[in-house]
Amino acid sequence: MKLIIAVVQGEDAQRTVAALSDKGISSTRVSSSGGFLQQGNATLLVGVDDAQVQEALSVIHDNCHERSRYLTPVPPMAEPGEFFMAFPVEVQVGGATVFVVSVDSFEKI
Ligand code: 2BA
Repeated sequence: MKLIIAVVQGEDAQRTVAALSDKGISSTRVSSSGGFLQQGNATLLVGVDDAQVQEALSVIHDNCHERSRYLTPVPPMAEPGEFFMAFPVEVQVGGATVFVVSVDSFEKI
C-alpha cells in the first residue's frame, strides 16, 4: 500500500477529491499553506493499493492546473528620504506537488 500526499491549489482540491471518489478512491483534504507564498493551499492524503497508484496520480494530474500567483516583496527598511516601490513578482504554482510513500501498516479501528 502507498500513501499519496498531494499539495494542490485550493481551487483544484474540491474537483480532485470528487474525481478520486468517482473512481472509488478515498481521500482526506487537509487545509495547509505554502512556506514560500504563505498562501492557503490544500493537502490531499490518499491511501491506495499499489495497483491504484497510477490511477490516482492520473486523476490528480488531470484536475490540478498550473496558475500564476503574485508575490509582493516586503519593502526593506528605508532610510529617511528614500522611496521603495514594491512590484509584484509572478510565480508559477502547481499543478500539484506529489509525494508517494510506502505504508508499513494500515488499519481501521
Ligand atoms: P509555496 O511554498 O507557497 O510555493 C509556491 C510556488 O513558489 C512554488 O510552486 C514554486 O513555483 C515557487 N517557489 C517555492 N519556493 C521557492 C523558492 N525558494 N524560490 C523561488 N520560488 C519558489 P510549486 O513548486 O508548484 O509548489 C506549490 C506548493 O507545494 C508550495 O507552496 C508548497 O506548499 C508545496 N511544496 C512544493 N515543494 C514542496 C516540498 N519539497 N516539500 C513540501 N511541500 C512542497
